[in-house]
Amino acid sequence: MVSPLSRRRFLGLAALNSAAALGLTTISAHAATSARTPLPEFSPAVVIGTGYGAAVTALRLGEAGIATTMLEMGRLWTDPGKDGNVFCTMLSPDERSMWFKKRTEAPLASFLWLDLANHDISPYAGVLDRVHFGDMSVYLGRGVGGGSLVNGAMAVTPRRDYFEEILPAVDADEMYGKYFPRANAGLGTNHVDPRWFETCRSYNYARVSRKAAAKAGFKTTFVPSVYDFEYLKQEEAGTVPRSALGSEVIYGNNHGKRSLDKSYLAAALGTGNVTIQALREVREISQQPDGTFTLVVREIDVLGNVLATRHLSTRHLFLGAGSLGSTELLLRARETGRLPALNGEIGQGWGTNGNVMLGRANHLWDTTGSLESGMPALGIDNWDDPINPVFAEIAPVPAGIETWASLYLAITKNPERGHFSYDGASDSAKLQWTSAQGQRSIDAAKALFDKVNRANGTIYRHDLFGDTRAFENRFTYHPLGGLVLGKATDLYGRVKGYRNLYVTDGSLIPGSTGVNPFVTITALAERNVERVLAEDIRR
Ligand code: FAE
Repeated sequence: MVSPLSRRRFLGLAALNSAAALGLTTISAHAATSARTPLPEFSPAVVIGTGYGAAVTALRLGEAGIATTMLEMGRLWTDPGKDGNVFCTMLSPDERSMWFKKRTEAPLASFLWLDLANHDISPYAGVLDRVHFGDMSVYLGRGVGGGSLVNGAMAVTPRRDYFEEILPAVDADEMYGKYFPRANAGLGTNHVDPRWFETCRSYNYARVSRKAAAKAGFKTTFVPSVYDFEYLKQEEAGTVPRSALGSEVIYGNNHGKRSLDKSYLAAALGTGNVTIQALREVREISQQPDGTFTLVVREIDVLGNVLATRHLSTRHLFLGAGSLGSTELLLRARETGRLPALNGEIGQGWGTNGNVMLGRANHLWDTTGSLESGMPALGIDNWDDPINPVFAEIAPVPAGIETWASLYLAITKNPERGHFSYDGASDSAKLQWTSAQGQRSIDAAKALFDKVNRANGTIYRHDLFGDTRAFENRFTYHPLGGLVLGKATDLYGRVKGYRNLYVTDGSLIPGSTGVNPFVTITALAERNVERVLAEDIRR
């Protein structure tokens, strides 16, 4: 028997595909009449963004029969470009790669100090953004599906003891008994076949790193994923088009990945109650005397032209625009006096999840091979270290050639937090974070990898980050916080100072999860929306 969720997902996928075929920016299970359906003047519920928190919220609202509009500033990523692919590859990026940039800004800035990864592109509503703030820049996904379009698909449930440490007021029994399993089921998390892993070519790079870690006494652990490992097997066997094995990751995957448009968002559309409006950026939020919220929404095209500015009102407003997006919207609303009752916690408690990237030079005889899966499947787990806890994902260098490099994205426990301030001149939120605040993360990663190098007689790579530094912590993939649960909001994401205003994304998490964060964001959103539906909406 087909489950209601599978049926909904099927209906939603059909809606997404026909919207793509017709070039629509309004996607719903109902037949569309024109390419750009105007925004309604009122929608009972509005969700800003289409990332993890937003997608969960829209699905559960739609299931409860509530007409919901999702507003997403990026485009829909389901229609193929001239080359027949939806996304471009990392090796030959084009305009689809980045959000209104003239040149790509890849995390590995150089190889042998040469800028080989980056290319000039024309400004376009591409899928990956890198937002710069002084000493820190933040990578983000832009488009229907948010970060799920560009991320490495690692679906990791945090350690329970650390979850209890970061969010002590959240009932961990409930999270681990109900909401983490629900999130993993909704996301389609799967596990690599350990026997295949040991013999395949595409994870030789991970086995080489595991051997080096083991020599230094460190243990590794498999990392679950929302990339379909069965598809990956077929890629290696040469029976399907390559995606993870075709140097596709940060600019999107043409195959294999269960991004949100294939899971939660498809199911949300399939309820028949959810409409996604793409290329719509929310600029302002204000409240009317009757308690409804009015949004100022900018409609753009893929070249960034502003086509219209419209108003949309709603009774229940959910912010799922991500740590940067949601925080900026509320900070702007408070500082411009539109939502003056917002408290002083707006913009506080932001962290990088302790991200540090680094490379080690492998011995000439320790080759990884030229075929590296873009989707990591193994991590070095040294979180039990009392002084320098580190969870280091073994990352690929999907360059298509032997690089003699082992790459890692280390997640460290860094207690430093940044905050956002509102800059009136640019009408935007500016992150206050200094490079000194990132030093703790470098120290922790160095403590671990110095031991790995010592045990193996290897050294760090100094040619990967545009200069000679071995550790790169001037960017993060994991922005967290800004609207922290229990501080800017109550314990279920209800914004303090306003009824019917909610936060549902990574900005709720106080700067750190100890592992890759999207499963935590998804599970927390599942928990919060269940409570909000029961107490605030279905009353
Ligand atoms: P997010 O997914 O960022 O979605 C926010 C959405 O809101 C975006 O689509 C924005 O375009 C949209 N938006 C923002 N402002 C507005 C506005 N004003 N109006 C309308 N729309 C707006 O939010 N995490 C993992 O757990 N595992 C991984 O393997 C992993 N790898 C990563 C690799 C890369 C390259 C990157 C960039 C991130 C990675 N992450 C990974 C992080 C993960 O994708 C991120 O934590 C989540 O996507 C955050 O989810 P949110 O729901 O907070």
